[in-house]
Amino acid sequence: MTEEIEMRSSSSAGFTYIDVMIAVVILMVGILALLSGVTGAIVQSRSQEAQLQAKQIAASTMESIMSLKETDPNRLGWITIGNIGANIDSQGNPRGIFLNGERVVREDPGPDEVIGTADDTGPLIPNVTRQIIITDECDPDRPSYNCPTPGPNEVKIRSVEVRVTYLIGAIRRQEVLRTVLTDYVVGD
Ligand SMILES: [Ca+2]
Repeated sequence: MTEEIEMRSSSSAGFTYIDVMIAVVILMVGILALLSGVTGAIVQSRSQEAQLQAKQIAASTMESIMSLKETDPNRLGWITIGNIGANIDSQGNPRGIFLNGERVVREDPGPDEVIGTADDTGPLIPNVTRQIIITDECDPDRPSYNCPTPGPNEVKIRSVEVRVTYLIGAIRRQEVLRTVLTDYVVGD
């Protein structure tokens, strides 16, 4: 009887050092797994936010370029839809207004109310750059001076590409929008 009582008391004598260590390790593994899950979710949500912002910048830039076609031709209009140095008139004067190369992005379109030009103003949007590439396309039926077979017509078709590059940590990602704009009116 005495022996039985002694055995019970020794088996329930409490946790040994090893028991505690094992429990701590199991707890740590659990906490680490939880933390890595939370961190992963935060990174993913930030990455989705940055992607959404890049898409919005690309879309608003493209809209701004497209709406330029409809503006007063005495102020801006179709002839200004080009990169700086492009869209040369008969006297050789370039009329394109969009900045060349990969540029920082500012929040306000500036006095000309057009996004992506030299007068853009306001705070910089961090970790984002934008490139606007506007290319004249040849219309074989109405060739322009810069076509393989040159002709006297004004350029009527331009392809537009807007690339918005953004950073997720150290990783560069890009949102690209492309469209083709034409300046035909009935009768052309
Ligand atoms: Ca502007």
